[in-house]
Amino acid sequence: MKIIHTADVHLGSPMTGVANPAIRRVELVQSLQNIAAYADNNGAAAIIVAGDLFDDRFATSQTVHSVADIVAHSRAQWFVLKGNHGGSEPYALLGQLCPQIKFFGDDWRYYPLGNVVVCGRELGADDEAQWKNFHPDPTAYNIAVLHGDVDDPAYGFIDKAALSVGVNYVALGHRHTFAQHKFGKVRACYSGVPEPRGFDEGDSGGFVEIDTDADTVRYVPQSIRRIVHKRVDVTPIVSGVGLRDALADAIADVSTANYLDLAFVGELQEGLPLELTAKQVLEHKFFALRVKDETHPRLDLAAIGNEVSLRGEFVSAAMDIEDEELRNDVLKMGLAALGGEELL
Ligand SMILES: [Mn+2]
Repeated sequence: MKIIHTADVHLGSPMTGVANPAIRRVELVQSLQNIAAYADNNGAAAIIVAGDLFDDRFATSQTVHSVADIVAHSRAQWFVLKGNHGGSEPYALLGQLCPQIKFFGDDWRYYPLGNVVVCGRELGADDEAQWKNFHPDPTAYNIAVLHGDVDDPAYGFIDKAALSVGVNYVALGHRHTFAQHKFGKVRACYSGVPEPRGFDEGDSGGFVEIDTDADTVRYVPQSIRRIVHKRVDVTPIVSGVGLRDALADAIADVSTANYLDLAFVGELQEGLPLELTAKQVLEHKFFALRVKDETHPRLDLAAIGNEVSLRGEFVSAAMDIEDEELRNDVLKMGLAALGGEELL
């Protein structure tokens, strides 16, 4: 049996920092629709949403009705865990509109589906006691659905030892990037988000496809937009024109529909208009943009360190900082502030 595992869709998310938040919110709904279509086209029997289908109070009734339409047209059995960003209202409405959806509660629930049992509970209340009550079916292929952090019980305690006995797959939600874990011999996955919303999430969205007969799991990348990372090394660049050309080259193959995460690195020639050029070449072009300046100034630090000046004193002290990143930051900020002031 094939089963799809997704999580952290965050429908209704405010989506600050993108060119068009309203369009992105529609795309989040479409991503769920695309997953449902994939499930039907590939004969998946079930779709598991391991928490955070909705984003707090932001999910509108129209959004919940859209999910209900997707579920109504899907041939798969849907399992929906609320997780920690759900609120209760959107789920209550979804349950009314789609009584066929299987939800979870504070106690363990076990839903048989052929030779598979999908079980789970909302973490948070009475976790320690509840784990003593966890009894997967020894005759079935057990999938446990949970929303929390595998390393941090602050978000609900995930008992890896309890899961390592009798469970075949753990469908996790909460971390927004796809990742595989092993609890003993048991495979556990964070599906990651179906669509990245911010730069701190996976580069592409996707979901997990489980084949319970083969006992295999695979990640299926599938998203409307993705995050593209580019680095521009400014070390060989000595002119504004050179900088603009290098930047234009770096982004030439990036679709403007994507999120661009661009970092300037290397040694920066004094006077090069980094910010201005970035603004001119990049602003308002991409669906979302992050620009990081990780350069350090190109300076003859040994010579400056020997100068009889406040700048010289500062540089020679700063050169003793062992951490390179910190040293570069201190030098960059300090030299900018000092501007070569003479020591009396
Ligand atoms: Mn989440």
